[in-house]
Amino acid sequence: GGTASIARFRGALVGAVLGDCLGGEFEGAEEVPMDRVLQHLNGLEEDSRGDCILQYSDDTAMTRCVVQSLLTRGEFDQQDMAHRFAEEYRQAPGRGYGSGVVQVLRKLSSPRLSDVFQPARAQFGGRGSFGNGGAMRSAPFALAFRNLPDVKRYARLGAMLTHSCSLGYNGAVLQALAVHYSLQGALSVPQVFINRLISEMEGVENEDCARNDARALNEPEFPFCARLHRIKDLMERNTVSIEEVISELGNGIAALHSVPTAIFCVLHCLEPRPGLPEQYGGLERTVAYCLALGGDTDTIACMAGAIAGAHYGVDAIPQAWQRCCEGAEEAEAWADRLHLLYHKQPQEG
Ligand code: F2R
Ligand code: MG
Ligand code: MG
Repeated sequence: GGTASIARFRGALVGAVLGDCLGGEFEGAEEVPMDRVLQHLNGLEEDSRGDCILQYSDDTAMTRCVVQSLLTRGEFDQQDMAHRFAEEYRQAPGRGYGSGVVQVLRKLSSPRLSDVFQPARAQFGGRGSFGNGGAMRSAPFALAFRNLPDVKRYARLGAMLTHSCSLGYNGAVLQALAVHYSLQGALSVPQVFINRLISEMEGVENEDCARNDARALNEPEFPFCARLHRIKDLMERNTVSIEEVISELGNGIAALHSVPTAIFCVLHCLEPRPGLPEQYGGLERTVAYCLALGGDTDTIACMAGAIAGAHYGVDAIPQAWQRCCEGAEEAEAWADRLHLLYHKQPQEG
């Protein structure tokens, strides 16, 4: 479809749900041979007429809260979003949430709480979480807001409801930017795509609090920009092994060790790659590649699925995969409503 078409919106949201559901099988695994990944994915084709259902985890549970809040309120409403996170956790606490964030979610349900950002600020001795829980749910900000300053502002605030460390919320901003540019077709020229992300993140990370957080965690200044430069280096290489991707970019639960990784997976799988089935399209390659990294597979595949889905569109997602994933059908319907909200806004600049 064309720029910001409905197929791209559906692809982004369904791609995110699919990545979460399909990646859940391998979350936390240290080594995942590609054979095992392909066996898992091929099994879906065989089971798709049966009642195979892969359940979604916290990634999708929280993404659904973001979508419902943005659609119901028609704007970013921090109280409403915080309330939805807390209520979702109260009703289904077993979706595999991070061990720290559950304390925030419990505090957010208190009727006495006046500042909804306060529980996140109290995490980890006041340093805040650098986990990828803000980034895993940030795709809807790129689908609800048309203009770049809004995408950045609200992805950041939406993440800060649980993640007050800049290495957490800036990961959410980067993920939302990647979906934003992908929706606009920027992945057709991969160098343009990565350069735009670097140039935006240079502004985003140019803040005293980001410098202080990076220093406290022994990371270089502008940590996300540094990783995006590593992606550029990897893109210039003819061959890159899974081990090199993990050692250069990471596959862990920190936003810094997973958001750039998800972006790399999308870029790397724009072309056919050895070890991946020839009949696979780009979105299938991306999901399979994310799973073969091991580590935080549900979240890396969820984030890469959103970026890739926004590029290829929903028609690139196999029906058999969609049928097996809890919440995929609903995601498509919500994408249509986000598409309307997005196009109601005048384009600035
Ligand atoms: N939690 C998981 N997977 C682990 C086990 C789930 C499994 N299904 C099971 O139940 O056995 N996955 C989900 O969590 C990730 C998102 O986490 P989020 O929302 O960022 O949580 P949290 O608790 O804020 O941070 C995650 C961990 O990172 C470390 N950490 C973060 N900030 C820290 C800091 N400032 N100092 C030290 N450590 C910090 C902690 O270990 C946190 O617990 C996604 O993968 C999602 O799928
Ligand atoms: Mg999860
Ligand atoms: Mg995860």
